Amino acid sequence: MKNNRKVKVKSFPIWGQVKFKVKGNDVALLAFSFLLFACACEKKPEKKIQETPRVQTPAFNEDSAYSYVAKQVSFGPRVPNTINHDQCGDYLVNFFKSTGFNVKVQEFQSTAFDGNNLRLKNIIASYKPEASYRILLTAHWDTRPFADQDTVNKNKPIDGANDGGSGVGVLMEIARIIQASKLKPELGIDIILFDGEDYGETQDYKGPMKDTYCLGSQYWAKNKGSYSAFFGILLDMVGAKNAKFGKEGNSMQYAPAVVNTVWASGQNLGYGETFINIRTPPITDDHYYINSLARIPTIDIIEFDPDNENYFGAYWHTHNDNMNVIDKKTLKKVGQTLLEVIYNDYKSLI
Ligand code: AHN
Ligand code: ZN
Repeated sequence: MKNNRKVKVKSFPIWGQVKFKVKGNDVALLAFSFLLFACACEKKPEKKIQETPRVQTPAFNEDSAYSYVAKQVSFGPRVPNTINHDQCGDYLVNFFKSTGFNVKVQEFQSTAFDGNNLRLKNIIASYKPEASYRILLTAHWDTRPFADQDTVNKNKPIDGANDGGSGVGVLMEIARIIQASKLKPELGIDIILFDGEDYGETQDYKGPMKDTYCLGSQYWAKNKGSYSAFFGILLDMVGAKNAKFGKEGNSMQYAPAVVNTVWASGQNLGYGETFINIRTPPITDDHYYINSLARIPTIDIIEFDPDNENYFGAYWHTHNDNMNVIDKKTLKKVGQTLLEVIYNDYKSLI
């Protein structure tokens, strides 16, 4: 017992002097087991979630999603500073409250490219607000004040059934399913409906203002506090008949793994003709600001029309963007893919 040592613990007036003996071997063993414990503590949460078995994913109901798109359109164009916009905003807030999500409204004002002062609201609905593993799902709820791509009535607002309405309708249905199904996601989820996305400059604009689209996401990204999420998915024009979604340039630059995972999820569900393996040009949409300002890797699922030189469908920013362009089949493909990512396929991304 040559290596026996006596360790004298500092004496405290109340406890008196405590003496005990520790062998050198014991110290090593103690240190080793502490290290082992520390390592286990550090690694476990990460491994645990990835090793959990696949769970059943609930079915996305396209009839329900379609009715939510129609409901928004029934308010009329949701142009900022109009009564339609106010009323649809209130409806959306109440809808998400009714699903049990925690709802916060971020109100702010922003000057548009045409000098108008816009009263805007980002609507933020959270599932499991206390969870630290979170993802972000977003769309814009405002609609364009003009039909500048049309040949007639260019100064009149559009219905925005697809451009605005479709993404919000899919996210509403996702919230409803999470509440109604007994199958619950592990993740915390934040649904953000951005305002002021589509009040951007027309082609003839010559003024000095930059970044005229996406006013809501720009404001949110600059005022989000300490919020973060593993990744984000933006839905924009996700309801048109025969829509295709390309791997959009900004999404591929900032969040290629998220794009590839979501596209693989869609393709595994049999939607390979919709989620196509083509890299498409970058689009300045809300995800651009979430990536560049908030630094959350975020992708855009946005319709790409290979036959149209302006990237989008022919209805885009025209009066044809009404309920006639909406196809339940497209809503289903996007919604079911999103649910698969939320319930299962997110695991490779966290
Ligand atoms: C621009 O046209 C600059 N960005 C497309 C973003 C958008 C408008 N998405 C829907 N409407
Ligand atoms: Zn638009």
